[in-house]
Amino acid sequence: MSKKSLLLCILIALFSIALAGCEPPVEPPPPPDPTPTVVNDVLIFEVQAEEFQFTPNEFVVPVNQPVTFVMTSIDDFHTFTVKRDEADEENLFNLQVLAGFTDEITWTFEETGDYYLYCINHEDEGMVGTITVVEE
Ligand SMILES: [Cu+2]
Repeated sequence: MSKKSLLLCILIALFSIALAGCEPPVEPPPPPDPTPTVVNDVLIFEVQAEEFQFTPNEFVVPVNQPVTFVMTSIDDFHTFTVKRDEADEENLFNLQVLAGFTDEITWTFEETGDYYLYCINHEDEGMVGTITVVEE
């Protein structure tokens, strides 16, 4: 190999390394702020769903206060489903969000205590959480 072609090889190698370094990093969006915002007396919680967890997965809400959960699914069909108790058969509500979409539900909890949050599709993978309803 001549000196020239060796130099060319080195340059090509360096160039490819430089190019690789320039690719934008593939990063998930930052997790939502766990602190709710308040709009027209409604508490708004942003939630991110990604296999297999809600972020955040613990919420504290005042009783008899309308709250809106705005959920974005990063990677799959996830649900934000709430029961009064884990053992209950019936859901209080069930928000379903396809991958890449955002949807929301507004609910007023009328009883204090811990409510069971889960994703219907991924409960078995541990995609669960708690909504704690407290006296104001
Ligand atoms: Cu899920």
